[in-house]
Amino acid sequence: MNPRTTRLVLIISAFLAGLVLCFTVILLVSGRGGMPITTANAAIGGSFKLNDQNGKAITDQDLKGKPFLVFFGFTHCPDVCPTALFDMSEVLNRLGPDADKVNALFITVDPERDTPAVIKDYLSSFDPHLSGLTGDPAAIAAVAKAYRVYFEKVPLDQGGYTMDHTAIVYLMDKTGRFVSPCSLARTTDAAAADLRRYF
Ligand SMILES: [Cu+2]
Repeated sequence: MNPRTTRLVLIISAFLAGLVLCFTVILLVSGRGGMPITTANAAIGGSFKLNDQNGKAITDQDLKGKPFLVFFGFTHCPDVCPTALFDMSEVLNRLGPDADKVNALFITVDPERDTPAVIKDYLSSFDPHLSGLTGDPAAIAAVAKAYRVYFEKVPLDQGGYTMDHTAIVYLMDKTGRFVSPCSLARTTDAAAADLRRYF
């Protein structure tokens, strides 16, 4: 290549690189904005009828008017679930009195062992704003499907079983529509501030 061609190639490369950068930024910006609401968001969430840790019936209708965090797991989970519930508790705690303006749900994927009484006992270690929901296996399968949560019973060598499950905390708005996964890897302040935007 002669020097002139080389310079031209460099200029074009720089231009293309700039273009790619621009598009990336645009994608990121629109991805944070309205785009997911119209597409993927509509597919996560839906109606359900379960019981809370006090045996009281709870449906999706009872959640209307407040944004909510929802996490699927099981009380025998060795680490992932306790960590997620601890992080959710931190966020609720950080909201102070405003924690009453949100709902926070733990839905079991192990209804066989997680009765309301078991869940109530388990939740006593976490923020009191957390509700723990269970139901018959069909109702749990239905709500997990609505939230696109995968779960499966895995037998253990020493007997008994554990559960494989999706471990995402979903942020849903006050109409019950999916907003985004709620990253608890951020600071508690950032997660709490994010939640406040949906009061
Ligand atoms: Cu778990």
